[in-house]
Amino acid sequence: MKSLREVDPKVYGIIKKEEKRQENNLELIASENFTSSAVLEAQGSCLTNKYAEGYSGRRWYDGCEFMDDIETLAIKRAKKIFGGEHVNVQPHSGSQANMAVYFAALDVGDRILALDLACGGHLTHGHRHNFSGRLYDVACYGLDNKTEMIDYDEVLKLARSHKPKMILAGASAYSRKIDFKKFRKIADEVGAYLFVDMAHVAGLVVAGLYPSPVPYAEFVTSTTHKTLRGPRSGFIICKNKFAKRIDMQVFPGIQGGPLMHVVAAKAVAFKEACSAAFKKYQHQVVKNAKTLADNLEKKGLRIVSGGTDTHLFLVDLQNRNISGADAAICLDRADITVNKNLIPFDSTSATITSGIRLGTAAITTRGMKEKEMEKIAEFIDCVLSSYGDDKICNRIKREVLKLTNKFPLHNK
Ligand code: DSN
Repeated sequence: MKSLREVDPKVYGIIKKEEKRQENNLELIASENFTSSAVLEAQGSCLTNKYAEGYSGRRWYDGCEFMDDIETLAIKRAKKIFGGEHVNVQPHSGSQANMAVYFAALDVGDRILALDLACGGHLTHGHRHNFSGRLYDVACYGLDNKTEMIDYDEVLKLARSHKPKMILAGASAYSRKIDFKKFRKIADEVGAYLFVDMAHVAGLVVAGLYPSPVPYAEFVTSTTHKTLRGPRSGFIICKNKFAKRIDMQVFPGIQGGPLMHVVAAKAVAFKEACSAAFKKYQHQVVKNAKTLADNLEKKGLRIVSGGTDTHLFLVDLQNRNISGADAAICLDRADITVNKNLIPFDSTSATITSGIRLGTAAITTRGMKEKEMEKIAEFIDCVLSSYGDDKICNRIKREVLKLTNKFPLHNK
């Protein structure tokens, strides 16, 4: 068989460039990580050739005996690490997992109550341009303006007045622990379903560093590629009484044939997540996030909510007179990759923003620890304080390269 390089040198060349970018840059985007070679191998396997619409033992096409094996294994492993009564591992992404939950539990026009995107929520939790905001009547809760944390009394008040059919918990840019037990109580009081999207924190949940939503929510969804460090994909955990509805919504409701090579890669990631090394890694991720946040604070940068309990946090740049968009661009020039992010009560737009979001899952996979976090805080502070100074930016870029060279990325 001919190699990719021989068949398509253009695509090969682009992939190689991206490989080098990942190798040389400091990856601080909170939703990204580096999978193991085993996950990549499963994802690049011949399983991509097979159609397997349906579920184990109930497929539309023949020749699915090994697809049944792989899907059953993935489900068994997901249940082992997260618990839960029923698991569907077919969603291609977090967005599709969320869509399946909405379709299984709600009718078009039903009301949901979710964290405002501007306060750290997610696009699929009711943004007006997303299917969730277009199909459902969305009410939002925000954050307390002093603590910048969820105010559960306020959520209860809003739940009582809006009477949603579903309450959503989970976020894309919220650095604090969420009290799922309290959310359950609120949902029970108003007779709503509780749906938790744990995409960002799934790896921390496995390690026992973040409360598990599984005992409390009717529906839990997650992606598999953030702290969980698997392939880019999603899955759903639900109570048994919703199993049939969830499965029907994933297939044939939303998707056709599952991506069985990705299901296999999810199975591998779930196995890796069972190891002691994975737990140790998650502990280091959280330690690194705290250390990075503390060191940036020492440099005079304000950390939203005063810190973090997780792998991520937001930096408020208002006292530096630089927008999140400009900060992300100048950091990228120094090979430090972050994303601009709205901070709570931001007065700018989502394309400008007053903050950046930083996460430590990817750099911790490379083996970086507290000492490196101190250095990275220095790099960030230096680039932000000398905004527009190419000389300093290039110096930091060289420093970044020295650091990333010390922690090679061999797809561990
Ligand atoms: N885009 C992801 C994130 O950055 O949080 C969520 O889908």
